[in-house]
Amino acid sequence: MYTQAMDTQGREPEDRNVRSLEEAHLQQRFDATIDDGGFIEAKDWMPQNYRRTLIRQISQHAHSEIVGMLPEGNWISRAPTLKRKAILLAKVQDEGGHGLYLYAAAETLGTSRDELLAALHSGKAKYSSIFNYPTLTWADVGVIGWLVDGAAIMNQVPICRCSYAPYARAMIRICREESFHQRQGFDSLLVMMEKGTDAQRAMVQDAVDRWWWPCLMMFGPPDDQSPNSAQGMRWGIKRVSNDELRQKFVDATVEQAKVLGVTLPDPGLKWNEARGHWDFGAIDWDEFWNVVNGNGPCNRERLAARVKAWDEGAWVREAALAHAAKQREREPQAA
Ligand code: BYC
Repeated sequence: MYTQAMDTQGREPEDRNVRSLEEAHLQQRFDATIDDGGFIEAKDWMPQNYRRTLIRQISQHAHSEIVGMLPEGNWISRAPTLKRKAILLAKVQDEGGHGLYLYAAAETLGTSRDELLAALHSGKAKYSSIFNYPTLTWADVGVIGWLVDGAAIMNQVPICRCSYAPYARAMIRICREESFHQRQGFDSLLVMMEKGTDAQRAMVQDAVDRWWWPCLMMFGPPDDQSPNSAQGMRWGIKRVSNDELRQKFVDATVEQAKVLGVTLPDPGLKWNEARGHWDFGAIDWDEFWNVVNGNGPCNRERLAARVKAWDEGAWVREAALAHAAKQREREPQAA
């Protein structure tokens, strides 16, 4: 499946020695590049586990983008004004574009789009837990922009310096677009909080109450229970740990909540002078794993919607293939 075969089957023992010497040299060069904070390009040699880890993370990220289109897409036809509808349409289209950049970045590692999507459709591949929660009111759309995209940016800005260059490059553009997403969410909520009715303010508070804890879960399990973190950090794939990013998100969001005039639903939120950070209450990790393992409120619905879109797009893929075959047939005549 990968472009750099590692098997030595059928080789003579001397060949294997030469090969392992060569590999040791390549590994040394790879380690030195990583230690210097350098970048690995698609055609550079890389250890198989580095390649596998990147395929796992980038494809999960790509799946999150396209599954992430669903909760908000649900509100395009019910946006309250033409302006909000145009903004939401642009945002949801951006998420589709992010999915495409990321699938393309994963493909540079020697896997195929078909394989990646098959893993999503069979339920084998993970995507972000956050998209398995329902969008019950229009305020949820604003809160997704403010909190979900806010958490996404916090996590994704350090990935712009990821050691795998095609992923890092994709992330630079994605982060620029995500900051517009976060701003539009905050703006939409601010309008409701400042100029809205009591009922609209209550709707915003209710949405914040439902999304706050799932947003804290987006950053992944605590560092001491995160099996992939140590190696991911060593390889420069992850630059900042799950817990550090979660804390940065809490610190930034508490201040923004004050501007909005909403209450974050955590009685444990308290400024800790000694740490210079906000303390926060215990996260329900049972809920997180339940959602990750397929049993959240909307997991089945989300997967069914992706499979339906894939099945209904079969004619587009067939037409594209037929067109490409016709072009190939014409090529010799043109020559
Ligand atoms: N949901 O060892 P860990 C977005 C899994 S935003 C589901 O810490 P790692 C968007 C993890 O995969 C969201 N699964 O893993 C925003 C691992 O399982 P496997 C997408 C999760 O990789 C707005 C296991 O738990 N962002 O796209 O070192 C609108 C142990 O975790 C979650 C990204 O994907 C979760 N929340 O760290 C539209 C950013 N958290 O694979 C779209 C890139 C953990 O070993 N990804 N797991 O079976 C990352 O930065 C890292 O992969 C994570 C996890 C921080 C998410």
